[in-house]
Amino acid sequence: MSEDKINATENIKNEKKKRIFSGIQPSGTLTLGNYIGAIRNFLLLSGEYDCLYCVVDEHAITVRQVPAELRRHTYETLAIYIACGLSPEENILFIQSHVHQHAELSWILGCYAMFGELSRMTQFKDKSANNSENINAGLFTYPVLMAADILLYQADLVPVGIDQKQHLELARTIAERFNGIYGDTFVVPDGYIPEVGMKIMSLAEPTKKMSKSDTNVNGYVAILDEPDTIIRKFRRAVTDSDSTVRYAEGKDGINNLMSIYSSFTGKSYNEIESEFEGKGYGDFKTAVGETVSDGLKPIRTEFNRLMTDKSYLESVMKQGAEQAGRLAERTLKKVQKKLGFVLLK
Ligand code: ATP
Ligand code: LTN
Repeated sequence: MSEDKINATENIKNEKKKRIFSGIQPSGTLTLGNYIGAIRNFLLLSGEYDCLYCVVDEHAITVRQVPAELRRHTYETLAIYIACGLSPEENILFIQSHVHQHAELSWILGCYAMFGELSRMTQFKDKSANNSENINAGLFTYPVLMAADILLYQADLVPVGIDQKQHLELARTIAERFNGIYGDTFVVPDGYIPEVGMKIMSLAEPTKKMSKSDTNVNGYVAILDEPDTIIRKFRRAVTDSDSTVRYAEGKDGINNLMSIYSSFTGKSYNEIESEFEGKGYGDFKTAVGETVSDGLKPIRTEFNRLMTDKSYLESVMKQGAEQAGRLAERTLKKVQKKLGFVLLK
């Protein structure tokens, strides 16, 4: 074999797959926004990268949760990951609180995040405006825990919706700051935020993000909603007084429905406009509702099956916690050593 060929083979052998980390809070029933903005991209990246997908229960308690519901939503979120096609054989699926290193690294990184930086986070400002009776310190330091999640695994890429961009930038800042002081310690992560679907809007108030903790159930479509409910919610979706299906500034409701339809069918906005030329909003809304309902059906069926097998879900949690814990411990030890903590053998 020529020298070049040997080198090329060596390179392939040594080439480490890039690593992905992302998470979803078990703060409610997952929505179409979580599916399009996050889970579908998790799936897309799953074959090509080493992926860790986490159920971030520690983040969820920044807003008051009913314990029994938090527990149920934690099982449900994991079951949804699997039902959507993220297999535990090919991905590390785990629960954040099962890996104690997240909270430990979060404390450390909190000493490298500035008060001013955290004060500028728009999610903190929004959530504290909506929760004026419970503006707790966890809500404020939420992005530090998120940075710990990502940096603990030396993730290269983080698939999220656009609402998380600012948090991701802070994670990069913290990583760069730490690396600047102590030498190369963390991989500085990039976001993966594709244009279509990066922000699915509420069906009831299309200028607001669709969110699982919305008190108006007509605003969101849950991945687990029944077909009739899904179709009814789309039929009721708020649009505008125009009647042509086209993507344009100011047509927030229609733009939102078009991006949902495009995500499910792969059709471009031009193709959708041609498809519905001469037809009214009613036909379009029904078509979007039926397409989404059909697309989510197999997920709901598989989800229902998985939820009857708690012991299987717990075995996935256990395996995921062990795999993630091993990787997390490696980074945490490295960080502690750099900081000057005394490590006992
Ligand atoms: P909550 O309402 O409890 O704050 P959420 O519904 O906003 O939660 P998260 O758990 O905070 O959901 O988000 C999980 C992932 O889903 C993140 O990557 C987030 O960017 C993405 N995501 C959430 N809502 C949307 C949306 N409407 N459009 C696109 N992506 C979304
Ligand atoms: N803050 C995220 C959830 C989250 C996350 C993460 C996403 C917590 N840790 C790490 C990506 C990477 C949200 O969507 N609210």
